Amino acid sequence: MKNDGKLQSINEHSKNQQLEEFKVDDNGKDLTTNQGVRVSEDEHSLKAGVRGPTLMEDFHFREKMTHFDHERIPERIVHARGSGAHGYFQPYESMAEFTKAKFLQDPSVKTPVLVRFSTVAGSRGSGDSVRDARGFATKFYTEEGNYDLVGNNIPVFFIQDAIKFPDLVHSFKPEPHNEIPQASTAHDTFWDFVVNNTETAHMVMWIMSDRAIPRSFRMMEGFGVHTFRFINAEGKAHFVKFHWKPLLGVHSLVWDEAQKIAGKDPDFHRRDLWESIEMGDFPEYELGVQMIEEKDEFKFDFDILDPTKIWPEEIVPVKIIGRMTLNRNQDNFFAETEQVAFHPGHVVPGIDFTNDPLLQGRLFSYTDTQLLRLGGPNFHEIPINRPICPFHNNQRDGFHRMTINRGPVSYHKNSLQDNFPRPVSEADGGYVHYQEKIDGRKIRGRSESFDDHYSQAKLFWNSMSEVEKEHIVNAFSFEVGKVKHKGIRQQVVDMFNKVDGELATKLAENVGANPPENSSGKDMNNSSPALSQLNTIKGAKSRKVAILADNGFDYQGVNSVMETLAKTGVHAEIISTTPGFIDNNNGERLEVNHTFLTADSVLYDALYVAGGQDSINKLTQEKKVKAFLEDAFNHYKTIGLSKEGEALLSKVDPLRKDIALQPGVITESTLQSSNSFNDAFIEAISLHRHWSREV
Ligand code: HDE
Repeated sequence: MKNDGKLQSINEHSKNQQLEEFKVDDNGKDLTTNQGVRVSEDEHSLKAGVRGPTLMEDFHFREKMTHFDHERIPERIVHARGSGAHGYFQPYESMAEFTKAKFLQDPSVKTPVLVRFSTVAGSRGSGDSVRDARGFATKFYTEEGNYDLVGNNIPVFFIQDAIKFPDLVHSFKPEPHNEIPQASTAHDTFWDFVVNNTETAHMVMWIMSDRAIPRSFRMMEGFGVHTFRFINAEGKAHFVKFHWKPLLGVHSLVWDEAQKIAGKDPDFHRRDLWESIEMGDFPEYELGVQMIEEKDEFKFDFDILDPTKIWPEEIVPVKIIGRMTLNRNQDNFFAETEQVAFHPGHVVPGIDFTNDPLLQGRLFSYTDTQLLRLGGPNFHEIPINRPICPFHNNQRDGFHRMTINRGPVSYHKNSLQDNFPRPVSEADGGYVHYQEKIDGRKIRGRSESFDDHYSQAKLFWNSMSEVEKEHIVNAFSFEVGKVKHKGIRQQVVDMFNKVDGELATKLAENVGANPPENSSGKDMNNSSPALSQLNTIKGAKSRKVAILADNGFDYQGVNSVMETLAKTGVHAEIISTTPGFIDNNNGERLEVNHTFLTADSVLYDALYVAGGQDSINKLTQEKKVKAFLEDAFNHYKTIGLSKEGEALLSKVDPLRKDIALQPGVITESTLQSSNSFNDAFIEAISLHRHWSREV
């Protein structure tokens, strides 16, 4: 796509069309060197005699090996493990009253986007299901230039000032003497940092909650975290916070499941994202904004510029303004997901910054990191990073420059080129910074209004259901239990006693620390219901069900369950003892998707045990069936059982007689009300998990 200086009309496909120019299909093509010379042989290096030394003049060998030796680029210092997808964003209504950003004006315009989801702590090859915040970075290719919303799935951050970021990251990364542990904060240095930097309290509560072990990228919220500014055409500003709300609701794994998945399928989230898009189950999120007028800046009992604070939705409502749909997988992981360069400083007219000291530091860090990671200042020319609108300036040269700028002029101002490329007035779309009045002394310091580290940590705790609280206690106990230094364990107990006495007492008991003498937790009862995931249940669509069946299965029963699942958009896979097909006794058959060797309960949202006595007899002899049922039960998943299938329940726990009566265990014999089995099964799946089994 040539940049001829004219604005092109943007649509959903614009970025794709631009990328098309760079795509290469090698299928059916001759093998050549990078210089285009056709290669006659690619199996043997050039030697002096078949048993002799390899010759330097083998240019094909040297080029091939050199390129291979240089295939890797430095991984991101944080957020190294990521998964990307393309899509588009469409506003529901014009936001002209608040911002002049063009991509938020016209509901008929679809702006192309690329989203990269990530974990934070682990290396590029680490597992997906670890306990961690998730990055949620969106690049909008707008007609006014690229806008990057580089957010996380947690609305607050650990620290208040960017200068502490290297310390924070050093503390949660593997410890430097032995590079252990990978992708985990369950170690001494992280908790040492926490107790010595108590501004972390609120974020740590989120990290210990189920938010840090999402079921899927498709079931996570996203947050811009910082306070930004919207500016409208009249120059009026509003403080704004950005939210992504997943249409599938917010759902998580349970910790035991997350740990097992890290071994069974380390690509769990990446695969889920990829496969959902391939199957047409496009991940969708609504964009929401919270806005505060400039005049109300000091109206709240927290500082609205403090990135360790939320604006509770019940106080500042989230206005839903548009929808993002991710509908296309990348063609090449490296070219797109690895080379994409996000930067919170990539803004368009109508969106501006605030003095949040964390945001201010990020505005420096992102370009700086790309210079090293992507090898120089021309990373904006890499296809995935190019804006789809024209870009012209007097910047020249540098490593990997691809543009061939013509003419002698590369400076401003000039007469030789009539001052082109020329700055553009605000009225014609030129970016003008918001003229915030600043009056202060140079000082290394922090506003006292950032000093309250515990109120919102307590608000978060108060807003959790009993089950969510239980999970937080367990997560703390696991993480702090792994800390070797007893003094730090005690400090954690003492610090979180300032959040909640019950939490601290249970933690002390679980990690062998002294319980707090009296609770110094904030005496606050207020809560924010929007913070509990249990309030976001949205239906069964796109969940995965494992159907356990074998030869002699009840075809009619399975077929009817599968039809109901398909109608609701739930995916089913047949798991059996041998690959190929399973038959009933009337010549009807179904293809087996996995055997018990390659499938595992933790990779599914629910189970169904097919009927047919022969099938059940075979399943009874398969060792892994017990593990399948046990895990599904212990992870609070829906288990549907045909009449004959009920016999397998005794495998879950032979000592427990009431399993068939437990919530989420759906059998013909225990069906309540007039619900059909299939309806009850779907309804149970839509609840995600049956937590009351835990209580
Ligand atoms: Fe980042 N962060 N960050 N961060 N961040 C990076 O940039 C940094 C912060 C976030 O998918 C790096 O290109 C500083 C908050 C995401 O490519 C680096 C500070 C939030 C991604 C960097 C923060 C984020 C990054 C590493 C404290 C949520 C992945 C590689 C002031 C709002 C983007 C890179 C992708 C990546 C710096 C804090 C989100 C080093 C200095 C808060 C989603 O530049």
